[in-house]
Amino acid sequence: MSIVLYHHPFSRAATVVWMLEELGVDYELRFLDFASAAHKAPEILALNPMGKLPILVDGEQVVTEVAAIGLYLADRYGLGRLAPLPDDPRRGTYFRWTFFAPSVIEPGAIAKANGWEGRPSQLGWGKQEDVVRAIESALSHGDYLLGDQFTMADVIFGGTLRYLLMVKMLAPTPAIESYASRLAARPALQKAEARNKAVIEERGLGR
Ligand SMILES: N[C@@H](CCC(=O)N[C@@H](CS)C(=O)NCC(=O)O)C(=O)O
Repeated sequence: MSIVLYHHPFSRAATVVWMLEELGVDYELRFLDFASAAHKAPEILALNPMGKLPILVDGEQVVTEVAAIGLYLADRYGLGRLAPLPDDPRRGTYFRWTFFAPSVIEPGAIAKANGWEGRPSQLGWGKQEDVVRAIESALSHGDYLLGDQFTMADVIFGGTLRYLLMVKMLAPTPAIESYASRLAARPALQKAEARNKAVIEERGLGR
C-alpha cells in the first residue's frame, strides 16, 4: 500500500483518516504510542522533526501539517471532486478557509482558553468575536464552504470546528451547529470514526 498514515486516534491524525475515507483510497494506519513517546523516536523525527502527528507518507513523499496533507491528497486523488480544478476561481475560497482554520481559528481558540493576551491588531487571529463572525460568513453560502459542493476545505475547516466544539473551546451558534451536524452525517466521517474507534479498542486507549 503506498499511503501510510502515522496515527494516534486522539490526535489530528483522526481528521486525516476522514480525508482518506472521503477520497476512497487505500491506506495503512501505523499507530504510534504517545505514552511510550514512539512519536519522538529517531526514525519518526527523520520524517517530522517536530515529532508530532499526523505524518502522511505517500510513496517517496512525506507530508505533515493537517491542512497541507488535505490539500495534497485532494489535488492528487480528488482533483475536480474534493478540490476545485486549478483554473476554477473558487480555489480562492477553497484556500481561504483551508488556511483560516490552522492560522486563525485554532490559535485564536487556544489563546482565548489559556488567557494569552496580546494586541488584536498584532495577533493574526485578532479578536474571538471577529473569528466567530468570519466563520459564520464562511458558512452563509450554502451547506458547505463552496456552497453545494463539499470539498477538502470542509474537512480541514470543519474538522477544526468539530474538535473545538468537542473540547468546548468554541461556543456553538445555530449556523456552526447545523454545519457540524451535516458533516457528522457524512458516511466517510462515520467510517473514519469507526476506524479510529477500532484502534482505541484494540490498543486499550482511554481506559
Ligand atoms: N500543526 C500541526 C499540529 C500537530 C500536533 O500538534 N499534533 C499533536 C497531536 S494532535 C501531537 O502530535 N502531539 C504530541 C506531541 O507534541 O508530543 C498539524 O496541523 O498537523
